[in-house]
Amino acid sequence: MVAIQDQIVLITGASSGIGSACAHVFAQAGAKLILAARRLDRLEALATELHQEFKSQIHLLHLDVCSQDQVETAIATLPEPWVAVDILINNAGLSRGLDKLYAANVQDWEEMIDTNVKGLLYMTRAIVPGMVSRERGQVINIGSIAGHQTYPGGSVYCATKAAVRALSEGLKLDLLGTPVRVSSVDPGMVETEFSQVRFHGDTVRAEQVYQGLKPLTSLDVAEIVLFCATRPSHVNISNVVVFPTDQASATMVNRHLDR
Ligand code: NDP
Ligand code: 8X3
Repeated sequence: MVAIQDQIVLITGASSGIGSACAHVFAQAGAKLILAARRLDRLEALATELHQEFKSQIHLLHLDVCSQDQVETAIATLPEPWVAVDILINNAGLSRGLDKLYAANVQDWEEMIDTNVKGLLYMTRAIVPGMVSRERGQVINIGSIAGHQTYPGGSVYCATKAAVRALSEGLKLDLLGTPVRVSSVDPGMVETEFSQVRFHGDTVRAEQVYQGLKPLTSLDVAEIVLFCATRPSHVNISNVVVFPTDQASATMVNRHLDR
């Protein structure tokens, strides 16, 4: 295991769920963190907590990854001690709706494509050139089982995650000959704010997604991300697909109705 101590790790979507859990595990391992999201109050609370618990050094970016201007400016104006990002965790993402393709809300599509695909591209384009010139770095994309299997009502979300899969693969090809690594971690069901966001704040419907089964936790996923980041430099974990034991595919889950 390679020490992560004092490496600079930039996590998008750190204000909730998997991104927040990544912030915890990397802080515990001694990394310096750049935490990005739109909800700055959440990031500030997390930074206070991590500083108290682990004495972490943290820089916050109040950032909408959908805005190329915001991304470019944020990265171009990083204070000097934070410029040399070692690890980029492209985690910011969301689903909106679970409607049939021919009936879905076009605005939901725009939001998913802008965030999950274009946001990830903007971040990658802004950060990776520095990694190449410093001859050091790793990009870890949070994909999904949805990038491997399409499920009813999920076609556009699944298409964005299939795009993430293709982009991870393509970036790996384009970085061949450099020491910069590309990994993707593709989970099945993880209980976060994901379903609340998908159902536009309908908490009851969101809870039903996980009813009667034991989903992954954010921490389960974050520990895998940390594992990918702590392999020796000649080892690149290209792709991890991880399910809860109660899930066998994007559509097959085992629900215990008495739970
Ligand atoms: P959460 O809703 O809990 O967290 C999503 C995070 O993304 C939030 O921190 C949110 O921050 C951030 N985010 C969303 N849009 C933007 C934006 N435009 N700019 C910056 N940050 C943004 O969900 P998860 O933790 O579950 O999701 C994290 C990733 O994991 C996503 O890419 C998701 O697709 C993926 N995933 C989730 C699974 C699940 O079952 N939960 C399974 C497989 C993959 P803020 O709103 O403050 O900007
Ligand atoms: C989130 C998991 O199965 O809802 O990517 O698509 S799923």
